[in-house]
Amino acid sequence: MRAAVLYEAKQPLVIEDVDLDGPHAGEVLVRIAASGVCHSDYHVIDGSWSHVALPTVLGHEASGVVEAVGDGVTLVKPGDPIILSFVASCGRCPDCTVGRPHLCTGFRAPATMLPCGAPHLRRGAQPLNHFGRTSSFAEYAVIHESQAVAIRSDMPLDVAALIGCAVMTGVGAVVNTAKVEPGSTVAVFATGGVGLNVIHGAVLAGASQIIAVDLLDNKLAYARRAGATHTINSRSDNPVEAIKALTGGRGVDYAFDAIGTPLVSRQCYDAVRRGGTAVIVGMAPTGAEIPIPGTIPGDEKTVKGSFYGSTRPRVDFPRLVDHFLSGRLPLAQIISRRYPLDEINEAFAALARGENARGVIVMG
Ligand code: CXF
Ligand code: ZN
Repeated sequence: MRAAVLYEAKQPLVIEDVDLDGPHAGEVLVRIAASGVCHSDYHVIDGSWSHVALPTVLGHEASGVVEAVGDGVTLVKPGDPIILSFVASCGRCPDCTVGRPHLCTGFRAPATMLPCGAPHLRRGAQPLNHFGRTSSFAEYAVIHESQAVAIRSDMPLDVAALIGCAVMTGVGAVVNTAKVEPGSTVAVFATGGVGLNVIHGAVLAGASQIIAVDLLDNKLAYARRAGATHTINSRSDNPVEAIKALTGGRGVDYAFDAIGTPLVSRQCYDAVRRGGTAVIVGMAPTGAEIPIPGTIPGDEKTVKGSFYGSTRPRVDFPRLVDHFLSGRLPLAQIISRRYPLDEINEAFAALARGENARGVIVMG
């Protein structure tokens, strides 16, 4: 099958034929329909996530149709449309048991392999790593059964793909992790795919003010379309002062860092009111640290990480699909451009230029 392989950071992806093994017991073979172009893939390409093992097949925000299932698989069957989850969960560890499957600790294999630990992707004799246990910039993927979430057959698969990362991460950070209450004031820093979905989540949660911050005016225009009530260009204005001015000097109840740079994480901390919560959603470069002031006890602020929108995939993915199909989640408008797999390098160049709300690779 054809796949996009990254051999070295800062080099183009190579579209070529690779071998894919499986499905083994407990695994699912999926024909990929669509795969979103996410900043996390780009962080590996540009070298800022230097800890990720190469060579690898990137892509982790995907939808598809089940082609075949391994022994013992009961959750999905051939022909089912699915959204892929980039976390696998064992269903038995303490975290799965208490309802935090996104923090599953039940598998020993590194996250660049399927849980069974055997290499499934190869180019000739060379094993290839699975990014996010998904590797969806390819015609097919083999995933663990827990990563295959069946969805309604009337859901368009290009929009469905986005639920697998940006939508779940952004909406879930608001609704699941922070549990934003109706009437709250919210700020979101960086309005790419995740940030736009923080805005969607804040609208769903009934926030009274949704203040979007970005460096680029085209992204702030996307933010307004997604439901932001105010926008701040942080190239021309100090975002912390501007947020304070918009909230009567107090600061917001919740601020979300959707990019993950230490400076922005700190700005989120400074932008929340005393007793407020800064939620760090974006993932920082390898080795980065976030500076938190020693005044935190007196200000009683909370700094909270949010991974994958604290998702319970089999609960949340179908729920987000329902929200989209009943008009409560305007996801179609965030797909700015569709690309064939052959144009994936152009799709990442557009992401680096900040052009698209979301680009999506659509398989032929
Ligand atoms: C990433 C985290 C690392 C694995 C792939 C997905 N999260 C969001 O983009
Ligand atoms: Zn992603």
